[in-house]
Amino acid sequence: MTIETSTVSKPSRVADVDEAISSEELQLAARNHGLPLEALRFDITPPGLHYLLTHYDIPVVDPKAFRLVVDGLVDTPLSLDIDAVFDRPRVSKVVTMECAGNGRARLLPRPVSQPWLVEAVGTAEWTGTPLAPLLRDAGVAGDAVDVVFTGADHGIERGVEQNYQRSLSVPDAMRDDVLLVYEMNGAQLPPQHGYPLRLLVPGWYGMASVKWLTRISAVAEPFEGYQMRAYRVRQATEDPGVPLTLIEPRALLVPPGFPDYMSRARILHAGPNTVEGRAWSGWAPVSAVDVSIDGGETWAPARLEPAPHRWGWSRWTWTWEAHVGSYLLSARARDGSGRSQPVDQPWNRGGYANNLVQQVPVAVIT
Ligand SMILES: Nc1nc2c(c(=O)[nH]1)N[C@H]1C(S)=C(S)[C@@H](COP(=O)(O)O)O[C@H]1N2
Ligand SMILES: [Mo]
Repeated sequence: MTIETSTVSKPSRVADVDEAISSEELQLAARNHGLPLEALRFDITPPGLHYLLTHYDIPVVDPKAFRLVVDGLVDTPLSLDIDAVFDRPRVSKVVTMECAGNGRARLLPRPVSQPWLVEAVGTAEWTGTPLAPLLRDAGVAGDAVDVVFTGADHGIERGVEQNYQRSLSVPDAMRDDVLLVYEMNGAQLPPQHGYPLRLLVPGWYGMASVKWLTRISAVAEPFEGYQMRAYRVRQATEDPGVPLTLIEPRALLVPPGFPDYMSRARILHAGPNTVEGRAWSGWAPVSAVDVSIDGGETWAPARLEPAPHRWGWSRWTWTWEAHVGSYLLSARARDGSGRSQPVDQPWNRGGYANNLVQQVPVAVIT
């Protein structure tokens, strides 16, 4: 249903070159917080420090009334209460999730939406049950092409009233890694992360991992719901664009030293310092991380620790003999598929998949 009202912002907007962050963007940023970068020190992001992205309102789901419906092109439609989900085989996976819009606010001109800098990432240990056996129990019909996942949350986006919905192709939905999860870091899934049940698609940008999941429907036509059309890399609104899927490689630094309160500029005392951070990629395991202290003029290899889990980030370290002066620190990841991070800014209309290298100004003092 399309609604025409003055409070609805219709086409997505690109900010004027000198336009500051608006109060609407601030309102989104205050709800959808990022990972404080110092929390990159944790292997598993502690509760509350993982980034959050919620398009509409966080719904309150009554666990007693909750049902997960599996329907559409299936032999046996299912309706499971939460205990029936808990009774299924239980698995845990450590997964790094990143929002496809991470890096958006660094684009010039800036696409007006949730204004992420670089911090829309987190790594959790998720527990739940594999999706594929559930789809096999329901018996997905041979002519099904997509599986549509519907969340309980409801809103309106550019005039289109909707529940949050995303699809996967049948082969992607049948991958062993794809889970329905009900625990995060060993505790009940928090309301903001999808209580009582969410989809988890390891390696993919976060938009695929539907929170507050209530319905799984197999369909005969490629699903072209709002969120499937929105999450595409395109230069102009009318371009068909390329759908976002796997996470591009990225390395981030734990900002060294200590911050100035207002500017968050970093101050560091001279001497040997261990610079550390994390790196990840959905396409292939990270194969190398390089570090620069001169804004990307020269690079040195960091020591990359093997990732303890395929879908979780890797830690890297680099020893810096820091002398008094001003520096611009960067880290750049490469993965086994040959993908790396650009040093020049690529642009797209929605501000997606911008994995431009991070730059952290550091003043070294005595
Ligand atoms: N139902 C529902 N699922 C959703 C969203 C949403 O708004 N509603 N946001 C998506 C997006 S864009 C991202 S990046 C991830 C964020 O997951 P998190 O908030 O648990 O970090 O959830 C995805 N799943
Ligand atoms: Mo996202």
